[in-house]
Amino acid sequence: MRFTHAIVRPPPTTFATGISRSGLGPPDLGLALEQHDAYCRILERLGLSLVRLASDPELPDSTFVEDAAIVTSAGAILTRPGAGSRAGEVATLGAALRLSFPELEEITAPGTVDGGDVCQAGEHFFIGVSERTNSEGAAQLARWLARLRFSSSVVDIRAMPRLLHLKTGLSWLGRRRLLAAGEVVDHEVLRGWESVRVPDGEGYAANCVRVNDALLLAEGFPGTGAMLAGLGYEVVPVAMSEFRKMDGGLSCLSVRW
Ligand code: CIR
Repeated sequence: MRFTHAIVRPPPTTFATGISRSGLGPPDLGLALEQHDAYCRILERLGLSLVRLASDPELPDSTFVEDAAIVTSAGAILTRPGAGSRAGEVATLGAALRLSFPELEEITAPGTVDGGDVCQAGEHFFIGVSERTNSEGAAQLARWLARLRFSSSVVDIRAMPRLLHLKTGLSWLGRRRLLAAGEVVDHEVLRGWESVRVPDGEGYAANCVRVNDALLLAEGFPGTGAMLAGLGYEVVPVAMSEFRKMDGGLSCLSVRW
């Protein structure tokens, strides 16, 4: 599927007060804004029209727009993020998405879902159950996906402490191929898929994004970059250092459709 649209939201002045367990120190806001701008320009160069939401200092993690909605070619659903401090992100995203998806649905209590736990691989979705996404949320999402004729399977990542979200360690590369970090690569749910393992020490690069003919990959992971280029992908490096400090990956900076 080719993407034509994306929603993005720059990091707010309070960005450094968001949730982080990375231990990498506070982000530099000026550099984060530059990196965000560069990310947006890459999406535009790849042909996407961007909806740019205004930054909101009340919501320090709101630049990670992907967690508040799941968008597919057939419909969209707002999530109920697992971190209470992120609940306020949903309304703004909803207002923007309703313009394109009037039938917008919503995950409801007691379900929780973070979009970072939802990995679309063509007609199939892998749904992570994590500290943020609970079984009830995963079940609600699976039922909604089934109505749209997508299949899904659940991956419990609660015993994989290095993964905040499923997509921290899993990305779709197109067709039947996935990029996976060591923790997930041998998981039984990936049977029947071709899993490409991220080289040791480059786990952060497992969160990449296929955007039309390009593959956006975090800058600074030469082993992964060379491996994916060798497989024929047009790898586009993206500077992510400041978002990584706040536990954010490449995919979470946009909602794409
Ligand atoms: C959080 O902990 O919620 C944010 N600081 C980072 C969220 C990153 N989201 C993602 O990778 N999908």
